[in-house]
Amino acid sequence: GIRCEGVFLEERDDGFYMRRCVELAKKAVGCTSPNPMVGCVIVKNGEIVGEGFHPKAGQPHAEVFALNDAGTHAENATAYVSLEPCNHYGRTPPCTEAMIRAKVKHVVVGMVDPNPIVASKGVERLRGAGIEVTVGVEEELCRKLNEAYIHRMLTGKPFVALRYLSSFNGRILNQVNDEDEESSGYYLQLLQEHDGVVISSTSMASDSKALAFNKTSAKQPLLIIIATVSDSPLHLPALTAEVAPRAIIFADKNVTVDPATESNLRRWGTEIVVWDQMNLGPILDYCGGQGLCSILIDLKEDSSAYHEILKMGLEEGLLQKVVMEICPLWAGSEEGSVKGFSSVGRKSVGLKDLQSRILKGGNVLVEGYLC
Ligand code: AOF
Ligand code: ZN
Repeated sequence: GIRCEGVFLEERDDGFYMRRCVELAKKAVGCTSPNPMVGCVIVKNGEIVGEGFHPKAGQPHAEVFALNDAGTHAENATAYVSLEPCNHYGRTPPCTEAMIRAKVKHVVVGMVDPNPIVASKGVERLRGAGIEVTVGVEEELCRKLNEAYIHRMLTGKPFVALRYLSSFNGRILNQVNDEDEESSGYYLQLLQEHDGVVISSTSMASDSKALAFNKTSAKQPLLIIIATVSDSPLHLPALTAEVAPRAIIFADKNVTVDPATESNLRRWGTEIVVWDQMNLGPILDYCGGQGLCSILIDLKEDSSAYHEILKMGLEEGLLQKVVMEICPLWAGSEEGSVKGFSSVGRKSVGLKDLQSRILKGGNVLVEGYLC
C-alpha cells in the first residue's frame, strides 16, 4: 500500500479498479436479470475519468455509460469491465465497437462472458482492433457477483439458494423475532437479490414478510407458490390483487382450488401451471425460460410442499447454496417443526466454501455451496 500521513491507502492497481467495477455493478443488484450485473471504470493517468453500470435488461450496458461519462478522456485510456464486453447486436449494440470508436487503448476484463453468443468473441474483436486486452483480474470476485447469471447461462435453470432459520437443536423455525433488525434486514437483502422466492401455499398465510416486501419494494421477486395435494383445496387469502400479478402457482394435477380463490386468480390473471407429476427440474426450467436467474427457497416450518421440494432438490442436485441462520434458542416442543427436515434426502451431501458471521441480532449466519 501507499503510506500517506501514517495511513495505508489501498494501492491503485488493476485489482483496485476491478473491485470498483464490482461495487458499481452491485448498484443494480436484483434488477438486471436475465442480464448480468456489470460495472465499468475508465482510467487515464491514474485517475478515474468515467464510471458506469448496467441498470436493467434492455438498457445500455455498463461500458456505454462509462464511455459516455468519460467523453473524450476515453481516448488512450484503460477500461476496466467486470465482464467481457459483448460483441453482438442484442437489445443493444456491441460494446466492443463502442470501445473501438472511443479509441480506448487497453481493456482489462474480470471474466469471460459464459453467454455462448459472446464467449471470448468480445476479447478477440478488441484484440483484432489492436486494443491490448487483459483477462482475469479479480476473477473470483467477478464470478461470485454473477454466480446466478453464470449458472443459468450454463444450465438453463436458475441458481437456487435454500434459506432457513434453525434453532440450536435443529428445528426449522419461522422468523421468531420480527424486530430483529439485522436478521430480518439480511432476509430482506436476500429477497432483493433473488428474482423469485419459493413459498408454500400454507406458509403464505402464516408469514407475510415476503408478501410485504413484494408490495413495498421497487424490485419485486416473483412469488413462486408450490401447491401439492396436501394443500388441496387451495386457499390463498394472502394473495391479493396487489401481489397476484407477480405470482405464479405450480400445482400438482390433483390439487383442487377453492372456488373463491379460483375466481380471484382468474380475474387477476395469476398464472397457474399444472404438472402431471410435480418435479423441481421442470419448474426450474420453466423459471429459467422466463428469465429468472436466481431463486430463493424460503423454507418455513414443516410443510409437505417443502419436504417435496427439498427431496427433489437434493436428490437431483438442483440446489446450489444453503443460507442458514441459527437462532440461539433450544426450541421447545411447541416451537418450530416437530419432524424437521432431518429425514429428507437419501444420500448425504457436503457443503463447501463455508462462510459464517454473527448477525447483530445474535443469530449465526452460515452460508455454503452444495458440493
Ligand atoms: C456487457 N456489459 O453491461 C452487459 C452485458 O440483450 P442485450 O443487448 O442487453 O445483451 C445481453 C447480453 O449481453 C447478456 O446475456 C450478456 O452476455 C451481455 N451483457 N455485457 O459487456 C453489460 N449487461
Ligand atoms: Zn455490451
